[in-house]
Amino acid sequence: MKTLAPSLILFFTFHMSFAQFEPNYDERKVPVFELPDLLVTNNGRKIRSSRKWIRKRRPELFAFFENNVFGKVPGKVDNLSFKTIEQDDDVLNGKAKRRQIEVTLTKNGRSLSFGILLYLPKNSDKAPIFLGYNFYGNHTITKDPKVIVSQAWSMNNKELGVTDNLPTSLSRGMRSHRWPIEKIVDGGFGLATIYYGEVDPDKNDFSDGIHSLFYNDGQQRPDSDEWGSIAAWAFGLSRAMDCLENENEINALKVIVFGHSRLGKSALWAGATDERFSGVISNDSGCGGAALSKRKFGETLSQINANFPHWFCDTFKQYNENEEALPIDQHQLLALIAPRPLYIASAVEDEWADPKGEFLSTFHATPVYDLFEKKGITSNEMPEVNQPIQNTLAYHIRTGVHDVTDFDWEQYIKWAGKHLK
Ligand code: GTR
Repeated sequence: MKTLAPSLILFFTFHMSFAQFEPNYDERKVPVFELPDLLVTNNGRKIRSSRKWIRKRRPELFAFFENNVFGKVPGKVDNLSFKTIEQDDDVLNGKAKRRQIEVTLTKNGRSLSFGILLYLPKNSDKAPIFLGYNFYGNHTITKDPKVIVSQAWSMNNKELGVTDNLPTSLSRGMRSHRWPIEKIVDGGFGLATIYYGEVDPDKNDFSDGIHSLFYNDGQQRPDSDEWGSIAAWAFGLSRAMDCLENENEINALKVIVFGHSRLGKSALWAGATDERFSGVISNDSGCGGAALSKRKFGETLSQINANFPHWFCDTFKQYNENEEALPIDQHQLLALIAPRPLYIASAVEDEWADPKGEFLSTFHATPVYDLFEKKGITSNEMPEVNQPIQNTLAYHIRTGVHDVTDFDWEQYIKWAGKHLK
């Protein structure tokens, strides 16, 4: 008997899950669930001190996220080098300096480079900075004609003029509304950004990007508990941090990692895996980011794993349509960042990302911040729209859609000024 080719089966499962899925946006239909306890160890011990959290509970939770959600990084790079390829000490009407640095990673004789675009306030010797990926290339965050256009694979986007999966100068400055560089510099911060596609192209193909440097002979994709793309992007942020630590114009003790949406998921995992990040901002990160998976509101695990099979490790897929079986939830990811400042933000019209689920996981991460005597979110009632709570653990929900706005940045700058400067 003839059987269906595996690719055909995959095709059907993929498209059927699309056809049948109707996201739940009704609070009354959120299932009743029990949130996994942050402060009870796998063998039932109650955690009462920050010391026990660090020694016992944090490693358990960390291991779960590493082996069953994002996937682990199979080793270290053999070599890392940094080269400033362009600089100008007089940009943004004399307020700032610009640097473009190329970071090159080498492993097993193979190498990969990515570019960091850096703006630094001129009136500071060692500036604290925000570090975050952009979606379509460094040149999209500003009209500045000196910013180098990446050669790496890109998602197509008609609006930005990207049609051949290649970044184009047509999109110069087209995402500048998400990156108010002048506001950031005026606030006393620098900004470092990287095109995420240079670290790992955002497609379900493991033959390229950072993963491919780490393969053993004949290997074609990571093992089932090894890194998906989110972990790869987080790893890239850490290599950027290696570079920033080497820059004497930056205060490397004050680097806040920032990300929107899928890149917000990456920023959270970068904050959890690398304690050199002194603060973390997740903007509208949603499912697999700040939102609680067990609420199944908006995007669910089966949806995210069907639409983006490369983001998480394969072992995570066992929880598709099976959130009940998950022994963790995303509040525990947030808690891995404690006691460092952490800001979770949502938008009213971004229901796909489950704003309430993002809020609740921030609220439920609070007990770990309490252990460190850092202030978290003390009420389980969501704050009013556009009324941020800015403690060490911070949260806001603003009006509008899935995006990064001036309002968001104004809050981040204010909060970072208070908790990091
Ligand atoms: C969506 C995805 C979300 C979010 C978003 C983005 O399509 O379902 O999880 O990551 O993309 O990154 O813009």
